[in-house]
Amino acid sequence: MSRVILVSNRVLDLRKASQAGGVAVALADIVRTRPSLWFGWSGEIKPAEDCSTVSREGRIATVPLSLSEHDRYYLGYANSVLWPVFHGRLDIAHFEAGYFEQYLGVNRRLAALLQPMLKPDDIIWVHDYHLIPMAAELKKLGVTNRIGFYLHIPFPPWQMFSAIPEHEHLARCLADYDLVGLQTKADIANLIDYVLNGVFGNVTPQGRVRIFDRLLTVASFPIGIDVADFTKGGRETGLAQGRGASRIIGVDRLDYTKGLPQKFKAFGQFLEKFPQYRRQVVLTQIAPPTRSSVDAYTDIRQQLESLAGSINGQFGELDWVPIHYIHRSTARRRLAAIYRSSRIGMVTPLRDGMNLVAKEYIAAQDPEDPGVLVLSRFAGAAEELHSALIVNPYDIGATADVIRTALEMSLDERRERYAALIETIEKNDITAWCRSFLAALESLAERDKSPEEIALALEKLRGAGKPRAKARASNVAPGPKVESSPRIN
Ligand code: ADQ
Repeated sequence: MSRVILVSNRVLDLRKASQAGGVAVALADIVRTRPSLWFGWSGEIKPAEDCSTVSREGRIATVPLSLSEHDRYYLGYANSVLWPVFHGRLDIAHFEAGYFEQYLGVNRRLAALLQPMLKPDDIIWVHDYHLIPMAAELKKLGVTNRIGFYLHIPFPPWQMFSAIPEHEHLARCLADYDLVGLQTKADIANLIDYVLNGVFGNVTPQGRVRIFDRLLTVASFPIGIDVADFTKGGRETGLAQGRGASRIIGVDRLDYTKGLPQKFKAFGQFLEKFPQYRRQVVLTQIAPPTRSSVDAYTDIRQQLESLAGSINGQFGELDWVPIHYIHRSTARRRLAAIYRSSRIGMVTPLRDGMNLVAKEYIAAQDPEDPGVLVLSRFAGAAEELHSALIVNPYDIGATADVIRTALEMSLDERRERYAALIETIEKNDITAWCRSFLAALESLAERDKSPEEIALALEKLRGAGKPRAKARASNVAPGPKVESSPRIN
């Protein structure tokens, strides 16, 4: 079994794995169960001169970032350009001079620190938008290992992606991977659209993508959760509100992509339209802060606080506060019980790669008396979870009506929907996700050669007196076969 090298922006302290979210736990699991190395940023910011040493502890290798790297690579290009644009928020993207150079610079520096730790038969799995140029930088250093990339966030429509001034450079970087995994079929369709219309590449009859004289495999691998983590445990009884009232639960990082103002407004409108439900329902929203030094995140916090205040002021009573808004992190072990004791799970992002909370909410339900998942059609999870109540979060009035539908749903219908949802969630769990991506990457045949490599190889063959059929530069060697045949669209 070859060693897996995981490369991600943040690397989890394995001792804290049980407190972390789904992906970190899945990667930590790979590190525990097979030969591997997990490499990335330690989370520390240090003076530039102290940033060139790798701290190695068993299978974990981390490096700090300098202040300027943190500002321009992490907060800048990754989170003020790629994150908003990939989520359809071109209007708040900051295309600032110097961000992209620093983004490339950090990828180059990390690649140079990783390269000496690599062995010839390692396979490399790079994660997320922070590290798109990683394969290109590793290849510049002579690394020939197989390299896969997984994007956890959506791939935007092609015109939106083309609005990034460096889009072509990014696309060239993607083409340096052997396998590019996205969350959904819709994301794959967006990527293919970009290939066809943005950079005039094409798709081979075998369903592989040809751009910049490179062939790569792209496929969707919808991420899942560790179901068992959420099935145990009872109901949460320690919440201040909700005794006697039905609870709607929301658990989202405080991010403008998560549709929190729309969710609060829909709940306000529900109370307005259906006064019989006042005092009967509470919305508990847990929204721990992230990236708080980026302006857009300060804005969303202020907007939410003011909305919660005005809805609570308008409808609240001395003994009933409609919105219970917690701007802090909650111990992860309590989440399952909170989900289980909530009649509705409200997951209404404006755009989301997948959204693990939707799956966690279902996994935590009591099969005998399950709650109802209200899910945005713009979450990747909606592609799989058809039996949820699917809503358009921009349509505040319709979402308010769906809250009522969920509250009034019969036990039979709730059980029926739950059974369909849990079946899908169990089938496509986190282990299946890891296995299918790694199996696809491992089963790729020797990587396709560049036109120069082909010319060189032909030269050698001719020199050895063994003429072969002529190869045109663009007609590269037959592509790798993916036995597990992930879908292309
Ligand atoms: P996120 O945008 O972070 O992930 P999500 O998929 O919902 O979104 O994952 C969040 C995780 O953090 C969940 O496991 C959740 O339980 C946990 N979490 C959230 N709030 C918490 C709290 N207060 N306390 C404890 N835990 C909390 C990105 C993409 C998603 C994609 C994932 C995985 O944006 O679309 O689903 O990666 O690929």
